[in-house]
Amino acid sequence: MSSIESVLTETRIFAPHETFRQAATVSGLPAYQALCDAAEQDYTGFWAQLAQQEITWHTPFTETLDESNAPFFRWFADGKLNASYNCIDRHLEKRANKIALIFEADNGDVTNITYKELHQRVSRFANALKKQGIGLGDRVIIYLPMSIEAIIAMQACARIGAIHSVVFGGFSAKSLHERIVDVGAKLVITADGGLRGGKAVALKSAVDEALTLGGCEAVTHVIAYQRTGVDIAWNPQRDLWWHDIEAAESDYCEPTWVDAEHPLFILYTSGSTGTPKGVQHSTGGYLLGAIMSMKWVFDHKASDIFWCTADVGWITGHSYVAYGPLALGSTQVVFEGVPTYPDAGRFWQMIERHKVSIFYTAPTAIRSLIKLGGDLPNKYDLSSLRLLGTVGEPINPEAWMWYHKVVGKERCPIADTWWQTETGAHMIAPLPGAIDLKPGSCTRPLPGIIMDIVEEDGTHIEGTGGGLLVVKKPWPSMIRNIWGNEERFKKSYFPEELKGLYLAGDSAHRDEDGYFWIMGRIDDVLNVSGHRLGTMEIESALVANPLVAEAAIVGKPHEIKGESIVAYVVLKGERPEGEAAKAIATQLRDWVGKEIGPIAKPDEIRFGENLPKTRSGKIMRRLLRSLAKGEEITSDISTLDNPAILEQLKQAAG
Ligand code: 6R9
Repeated sequence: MSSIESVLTETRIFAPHETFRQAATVSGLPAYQALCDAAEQDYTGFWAQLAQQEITWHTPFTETLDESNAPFFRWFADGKLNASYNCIDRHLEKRANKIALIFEADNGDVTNITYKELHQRVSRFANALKKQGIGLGDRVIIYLPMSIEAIIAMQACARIGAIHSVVFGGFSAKSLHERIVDVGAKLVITADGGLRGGKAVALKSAVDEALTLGGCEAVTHVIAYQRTGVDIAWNPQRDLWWHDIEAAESDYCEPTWVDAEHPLFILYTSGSTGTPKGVQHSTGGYLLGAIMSMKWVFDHKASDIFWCTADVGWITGHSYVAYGPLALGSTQVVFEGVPTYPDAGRFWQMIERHKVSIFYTAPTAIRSLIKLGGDLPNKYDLSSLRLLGTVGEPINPEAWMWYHKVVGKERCPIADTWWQTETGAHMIAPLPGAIDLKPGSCTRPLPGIIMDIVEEDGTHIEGTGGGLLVVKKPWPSMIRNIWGNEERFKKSYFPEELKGLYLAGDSAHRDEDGYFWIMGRIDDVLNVSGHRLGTMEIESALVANPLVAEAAIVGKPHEIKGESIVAYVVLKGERPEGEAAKAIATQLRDWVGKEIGPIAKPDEIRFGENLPKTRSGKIMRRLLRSLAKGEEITSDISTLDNPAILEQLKQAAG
């Protein structure tokens, strides 16, 4: 294949701030290099030592990595541990009264909970689960709003060796049903309802509906946490109130010691085709990934106030809300609401209020907050911040610069973290006290993570050419299987052509300094007059224009060029129409021509008030591609955050 061309050059570079570098756990480039060298010299020894140091084992492991049944790798397999013990119990001796969770509700009410209280509540709930017949290896669906209870439910499952599968509270009864059936759940934990942006969300009724759809006979009980007090239907044979069953239980539950390879959870991720995949994670390796990335990438210290804004329905809310911060004994903020309620200053107000020092969010949130109030952060005291992070999509360099200047006051490093549900933890991200930053690049792989860029046949690409992003060696927090579907696991992530390399599904290139630049999903690559182009760079060129808030690029079949370029654009101001739209479109085409070159000039520009996004904030280019071609959208769009936008964008085609 011809490799994927990189067309946008970013030359700005930001060294770690001196005060940050001096205090960092990994300080200076040589320290990072030394860790990478150690991993290269003795790969399994490197990970074994960290696993011994960072995890409290009930039974130590003797074998680090078992590759005998590749790609079904096993890490620390004869060791025994408990994830909940590692997240809670081990802090009790020294930090029992430290605040574990600062929960801020949608309406601004705050509830704090210490490690000691968390231990008691997790224990009580775990005992209650046991009483309902839940034990080692049973699957439990968690369908809850962001809450202290969501974290308790996950930790309680981990405590007794039950395997949780969290389903995002915004998903429909149909999506929920699909997951209950696939995972073979025995129990569903939900709430009467949730509150987001001042609006009530129904949850229990979606569970009731899902359970009528058939195939859910294994579900014996539904536990409901009372959040809003709305009237709900009640099935006395099946339904239990959380507060009723918790109240009667003892404050202590002995952790169930499980094998390191015991599945900690299954989390569904919707690929672009087919049914959602149940990504199965281990206990030991997963926990190690969460811990090491908290230390290396977030440079986490005991004094930090950590805030990851992701919902526990996503992998980011697993690794950097439910497990990573607790494993380190952190104090973290947990937020029920949305960034735009009561106004677009909510995040900044909460950072001021809780003195957040590490803040981790998504580029899509950043771009929408720029659109809604680019000056709003200046109204708040953000001096507690020392580190910023992003995840989920490539961050366009101009959005990065805004985050850096307006939120981080040019003082806080930005960790642009590339990883996936399947990788369990960060894979490519700066160690912020060691690595100079370049806006738009996730920089370099973590120590012990061996990444490469290859052709479609797995051949390494020399130099700076773009291609497929792959992982060359198994790593502890990697996906273990797609639940119940080994064939699909092998085909999706270890296709034969790649001869044992892990296929991430993204395209990327590496620059002269060894920095990685994600160019987009492989499925979205365009072929324009024989040039293969990723979506990211043209989008970033558009976002660099002062008028533009967000952009998505897709290809549309073209008789001569193969594909033509269609840009969907959201402006910072009103959506333009008629002549105004034409004038701005011409201006933007010329702009891209100048920023990148004539090859990347969009053939068509369509304006919308927003773009179709998944509930986790990713732009769904697949749907835009169908729209651009004038196709009817027949696929399931129930997981879309804003389905109405499709209609507007369809009309934008004119
Ligand atoms: C953690 C998470 C994974 C996909 C991934 C890539 C995109 C995530 C990114 C990024 C560029 C980053 N992605 N982080 N692209 N820069 N920093 O988001 O997991 O929901 O499974 O999505 O998201 O395309 O392959 P998941």
